[in-house]
Amino acid sequence: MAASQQDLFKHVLNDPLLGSSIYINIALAGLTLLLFAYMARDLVDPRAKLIVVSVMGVSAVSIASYTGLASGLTIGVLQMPEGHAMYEATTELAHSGETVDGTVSLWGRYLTWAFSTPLLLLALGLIAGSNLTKIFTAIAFDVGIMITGLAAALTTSSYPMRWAWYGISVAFFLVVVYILLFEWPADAREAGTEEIFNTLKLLTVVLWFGYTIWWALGNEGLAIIESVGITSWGYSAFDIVAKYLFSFLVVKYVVDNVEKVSGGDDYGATISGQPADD
Ligand code: RET
Repeated sequence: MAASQQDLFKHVLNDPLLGSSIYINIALAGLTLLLFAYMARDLVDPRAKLIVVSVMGVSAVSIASYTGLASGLTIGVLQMPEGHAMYEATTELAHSGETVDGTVSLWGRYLTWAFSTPLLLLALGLIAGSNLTKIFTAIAFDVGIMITGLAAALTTSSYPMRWAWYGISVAFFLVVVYILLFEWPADAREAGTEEIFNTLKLLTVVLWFGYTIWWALGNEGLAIIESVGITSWGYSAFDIVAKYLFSFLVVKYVVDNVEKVSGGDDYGATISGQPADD
């Protein structure tokens, strides 16, 4: 038997571990969106606002991302190729007790990371005072990480091909890590934002490696962690720190240090906060 979208929706609803990993994040994304709007309510500087809008976008994408998972739209039960630890695995649907062939993939996560993570990098690059070339490079390779990660998750034809996609994704990831560790710190020093930048950089590098390793350990990789609920909770826990805590630190810094992130008159800032008309 194959699992329908309705089955997957009900499966999430009736599996407390898997369900909570999804619903809690929808709530947190909504709450942080409101919190950041409130914290930044008096901001007028356009460049400062761009940084805040950027991280608010992360929470907005997150609501959509987790709603996709909760609705069963962006979940699938995939039959893994021969050689995979989940080859011939079956999944018991939480609501009906029926068994379907394959293991559950929450592939919608990888798809929506292609939209949320560029916004995190945009905020970080702007705080570092970096230039368009480096910000574009980081974002372009970041989108590459997520789309090839999605390909790794969805490839069912061959076990080595899953890891080939994973390898391509990691190669793209190393480009982003290079920019984070060797390009932006110098820019941030020049911009006078190195303290907050270094905190955010550390959070980002450690957690992003965490996602990478978790995929390899989880039910879609080596399946050292076989449970779909625990695999999903791992990503959800990383998300709480990599998105919401990260974004909170960004908004707090921007609100308290507008002068450090302002682009000045050249960027359209005026004393009144209205765009200059000359
Ligand atoms: C995958 C698997 C393939 C190899 C690599 C990965 C890296 C994922 C990362 C995700 C970061 C996500 C964040 C989400 C917040 O919204 C796709 C797991 C390298 C780095 C920060």
